Amino acid sequence: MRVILQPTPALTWVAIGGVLDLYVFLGPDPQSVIRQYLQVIGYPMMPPYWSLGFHLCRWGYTTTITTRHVAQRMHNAKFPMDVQWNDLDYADKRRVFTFDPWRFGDLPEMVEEFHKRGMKYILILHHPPGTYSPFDDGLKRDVFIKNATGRILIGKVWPGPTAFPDFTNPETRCWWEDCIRDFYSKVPVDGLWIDMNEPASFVQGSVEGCPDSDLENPPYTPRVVGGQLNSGTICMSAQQKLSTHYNLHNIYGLTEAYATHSALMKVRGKRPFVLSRSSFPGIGHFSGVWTGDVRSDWEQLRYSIPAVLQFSLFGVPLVGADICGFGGNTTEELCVRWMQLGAFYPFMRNHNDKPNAPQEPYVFGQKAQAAMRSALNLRYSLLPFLYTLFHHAHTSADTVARPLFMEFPTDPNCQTIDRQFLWGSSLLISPVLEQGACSPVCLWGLFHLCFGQYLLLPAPLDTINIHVRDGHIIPQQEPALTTAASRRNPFFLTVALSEGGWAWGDLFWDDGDSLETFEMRNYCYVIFIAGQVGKRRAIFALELMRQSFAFYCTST
Ligand code: MIG
Repeated sequence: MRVILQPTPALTWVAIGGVLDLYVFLGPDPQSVIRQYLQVIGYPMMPPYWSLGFHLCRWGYTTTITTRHVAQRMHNAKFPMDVQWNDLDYADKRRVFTFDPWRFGDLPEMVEEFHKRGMKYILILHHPPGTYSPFDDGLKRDVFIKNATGRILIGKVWPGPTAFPDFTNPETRCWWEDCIRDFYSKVPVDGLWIDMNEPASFVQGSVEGCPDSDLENPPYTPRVVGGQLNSGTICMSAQQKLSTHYNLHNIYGLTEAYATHSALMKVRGKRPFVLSRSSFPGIGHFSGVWTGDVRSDWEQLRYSIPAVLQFSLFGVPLVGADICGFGGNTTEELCVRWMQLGAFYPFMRNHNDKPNAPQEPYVFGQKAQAAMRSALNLRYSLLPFLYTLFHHAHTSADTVARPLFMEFPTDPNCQTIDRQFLWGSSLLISPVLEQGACSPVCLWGLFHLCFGQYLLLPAPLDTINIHVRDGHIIPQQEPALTTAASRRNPFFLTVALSEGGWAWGDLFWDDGDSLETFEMRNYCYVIFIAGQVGKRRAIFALELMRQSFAFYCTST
């Protein structure tokens, strides 16, 4: 569709046709609009605790030796990191659910080694090509999208000629689950990354083109890449179980995320982690999303903030951009600033395209490394707080990364701020988004704080400015090199008293990985209150656990 902004002010929506469901959410405030919206599309899933740690990926870790080496160098340089990833390098002839016998022959052993060290492992899935067992099985079970004449539609993706699973067909979801179960029995992955699921194809429509019909060329087509609805994807007249692809195109990624989430849940029996490129309202119930192939430049660093905040509003709190940029070579300064901002993306992954200069934290100079390490340690120390925010997103449709206008809807100064954002209602993040903001001649970064107040604060290369809102308590934990280790470290609280001398905060805590801990009451919820009692300053902790509660009081 095309959306036109008019000066009146008014919006004009022009759609190609198809299925339209219109809802109007009355709010009245932004937070209520989001709550009402998520009541329709579904609340976000609760992510596993480890998935809030640091993820490292690139296209071009071409062997298990390289992949192991990357994780080892991160460890040696003492960078906190939870998850090592592989892009399509691992697959045999780029075929999904296989691994290359030469370059990745000992992939199962590598994953076991990561697990022994408290780390996790994720790899990418694309679409299956012809003649190998997942395809042949899929053929028998009739799981692929057909063209207008009822034959299997063949497009072109990484392995060459490729078929597209029709995830609107229940049998396809069973087949997908079987493929995942079988692969998992060899390679015990902790999560799955689903890509090219717009669905993307390198040929227009199919290898045989598309029939000439109204579905391919409706009376109105908005300005789309390639000029036609079927450019870079499959034919609109293609047939899926539920309807024509014309009606289902925009939810392809959503249906794949749902199938992948359910399969992981059944196969692993733990909280699923899925990361999807394509998205649609409701996907946050099943999956996280990354913002696609961003370039390594300052403009894309800056625009990643509104991108992340938008997904918060769409009910996808687990979101982030490729840190240090995916396309093109990064620079040291850009990468440091991006790691600092990325430490406050709800989903934190550094990911790089194949031809580019490396951008793992350990490739940079000592000063840059120190800055990245401290950003990572800061994030890891804040994970109990971040996790608690995800709990509120999961149970009350709150936002995690939050635009200022949501927290202060009546402050006109906040309405346009998209260079800063909040975590929940109490942590303000003010990253440096411009080159040179830390050069020796100019030691000042530019920030504006809300409430009409503007301040200049120093932001040398090792600094990202974070403010705790008064009246709030942030639960933290000593950082470590993995969340498996940091979860065993002591907790501490950062308390910012209000003018009246009070503060409050909370903590949601469970084993971090089991299904439905909230729903089954397998968790602990603590409320902290700090204040003046008589002449004493004290912090109270009220713990609610399995329907009972305990009460603690500590003098400060
Ligand atoms: O055509 O799997 O956005 O993150 O590294 C590129 C290779 C296919 C696109 C994804 C990117 C990924 C890449 N994929």
